[in-house]
Amino acid sequence: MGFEPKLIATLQQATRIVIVTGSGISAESGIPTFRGEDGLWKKYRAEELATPEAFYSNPELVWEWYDWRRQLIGKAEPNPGHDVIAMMEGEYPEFLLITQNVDGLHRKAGSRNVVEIHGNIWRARCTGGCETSYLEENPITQLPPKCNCGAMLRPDIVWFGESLPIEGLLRAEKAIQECDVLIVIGTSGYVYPVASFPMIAQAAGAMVVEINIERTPISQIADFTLLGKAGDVLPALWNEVVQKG
Ligand code: BV8
Repeated sequence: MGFEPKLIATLQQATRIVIVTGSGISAESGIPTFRGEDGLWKKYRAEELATPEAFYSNPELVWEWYDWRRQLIGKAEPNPGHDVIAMMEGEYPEFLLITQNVDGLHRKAGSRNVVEIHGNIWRARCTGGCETSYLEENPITQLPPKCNCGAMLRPDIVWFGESLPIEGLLRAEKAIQECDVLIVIGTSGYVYPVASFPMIAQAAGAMVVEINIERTPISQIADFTLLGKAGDVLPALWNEVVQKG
């Protein structure tokens, strides 16, 4: 799999890298994507479940869906795509990974400079305002789970219509304004504001590289769109960057 010399040279000379991932990076770990063939949303529509309204009108159903995903994710391991991203982190003076995924697989693969911009499925938030904590129990015995204060717990995840965590958003926006290269991997470019990150980076002067099994709206503006599975493309790309380095 040969890559454009300009792409390789830029990745070798860059000092500031931002990577944005979506559910496609976890597909080869056996976790269904949201809008693909076996998409998570196929069985459940996003509007039915990933919204505060859905949660407060039917917490059991929403928690059943998250519990089902937690059980699936609990059996999943990082794949070579996650592994290469974790390796890249140590090779650049400035590196930030922004993930829309809530599965925690990037951290499991060793990534540390990570913004989980849509939250984390292993954390739960008390609806009564107590401290957010990890809810390790898998599967969850009592749905919906309760806080020690007696109030219902909710997944510590950003639902549609909810604001993204401001600290993570500010960290992400600063990095995308300053980076040399933004690599966007495994996202359909459908959900905002993350879908706008490649455009913002490019307007600020970065090279935008997309890795996906199919073209997306991001392909319109990407400098390079590498078609293929992340678990195949990332190792091949990184191999070439390091070899010629
Ligand atoms: C907000 C958490 C401010 C739940 C998720 C109209 C226009 C623009 C914006 C809006 C609008 N109307 C409403 C909005 C805002 C809304 C939005 O974007 N709506 C969409 C539907 C248009 N956004 C919000 O509400 C956000 N908040 O804007 O705050 C605000 C505040 C108050 C009031 C108003 C505004 C919050 C968005 C976060 C929602 N939460 N998830 C959960 O995970 O359970 S979104 C959900 O989608 C996941 O987080 C997921 O990560 C995200 C994006 O999906 P993808 O990751 O891209 O997954 P998808 O299946 O779509 O694509 C997978 C891709 O991988 C495909 O391209 C496929 O080809 C590729 N692939 C597959 N296999 C592989 C692969 N690639 C490589 N290798 C492979 N092997």
